[in-house]
Amino acid sequence: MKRVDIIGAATAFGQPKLGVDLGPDALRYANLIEEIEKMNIEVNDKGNIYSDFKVDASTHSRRSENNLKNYEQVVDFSEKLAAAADESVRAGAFPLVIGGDHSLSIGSLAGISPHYDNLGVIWYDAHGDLNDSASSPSGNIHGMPLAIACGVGDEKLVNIHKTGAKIKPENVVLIGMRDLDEGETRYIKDRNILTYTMRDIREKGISAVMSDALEYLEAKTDGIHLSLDVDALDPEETPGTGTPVGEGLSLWETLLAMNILHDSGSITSMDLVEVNPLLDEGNMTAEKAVAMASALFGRKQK
Ligand code: EXY
Ligand code: MN
Ligand code: MN
Ligand code: MN
Repeated sequence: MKRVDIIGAATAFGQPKLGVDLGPDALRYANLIEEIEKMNIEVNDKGNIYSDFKVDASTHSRRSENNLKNYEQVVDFSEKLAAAADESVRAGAFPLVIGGDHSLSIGSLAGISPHYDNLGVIWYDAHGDLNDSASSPSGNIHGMPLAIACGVGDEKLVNIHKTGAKIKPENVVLIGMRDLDEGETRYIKDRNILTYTMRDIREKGISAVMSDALEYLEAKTDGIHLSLDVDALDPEETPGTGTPVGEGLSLWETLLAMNILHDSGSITSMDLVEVNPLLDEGNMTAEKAVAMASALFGRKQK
C-alpha cells in the first residue's frame, strides 16, 4: 500500500437525523490522521465531499420518491464520492472513506469495485443494509446500500458510476447482525450470504469468526472492502450513532477483529460510518472509531 487516502463523506441524506454529516470532522478531531501516521503510514487527507444540495433541517428526510428519502440528493452525492474513491484506488492508495451515514457505501463501492474482478466485502454492522424500496420499513437509503451494490434496487442507484451490480452476494460476509427486516432475511437466505449474528459471535468467539470470514473470502476474491458501521458495537460503547441496537459487540472484540484483518494483509479499502457527534457523549464514539481504524492499520491491543 502506497498511502492511505482519507475521503470525508459528509452526508446525512441516507437517514433522518441531523449531525451525521459532521462525522468526518469529529473523527479528525479525535486524531484519526495522527493515529494512522503513528503506524508509519503516509496519510493524505483529501478533505470532505459535500452534496450540492444543502441539508435543510425543516425538510430533511421528508422528501420521498417511491419510498426513497432524499433520493436526488443521494444520487448526486454517490456519483461524487464514487469518482473520488475511484481516483484514489487508481493512484495506488488505500481509500479510507469516513462518514457520514451508510448510504455513502453506494458511492464508495461503485468507485472501488471496478478495480477488482471479484471484490469481497465484510459488512460489520448491527444491520444488513439489504433493503430495497419495497422491503424498507423507513424509506431511509442507509438501510439499502449493500442491496444496491449487489444490483438490487432503484435503477439510478444501482447504476452509479458504472452500469450494474458492483459486487456479488457470494462475496459478502455479514458480521454483528441483530436487526434484520423480513425482506433482508429472505434475501440472505435466497442468496446464501455468509452471516454471523451476535449469537454466532457469542458461540464461536470473534477471533474464529474473523478467521473463517477471511478464509471464505480470500479463496475467491482479489481484494476485500471493510464497511464498518459503528452501530455494530453496543450502544454503551458507541452511543453517538443514529440507529443504535443493544446487545452488540464490545470495543475489545472489535479491536481484536481489526487486528486479525490487519494481520491478514487482505483488506484493500474501508468505510467508517454512522458517527454522529450530535448524539455522542463527548466525542467518545469518534475516539473509539479512531481506535478501530488504527487497529486495522496495525496498532496492537495491549
Ligand atoms: N433496517 C432498517 C431500515 O431499513 O430502515 C434500519 C436501517 C439502519 C441502517 C443502519 C446504518 O446501518
Ligand atoms: Mn449500516
Ligand atoms: Mn447499522
Ligand atoms: Mn503492518
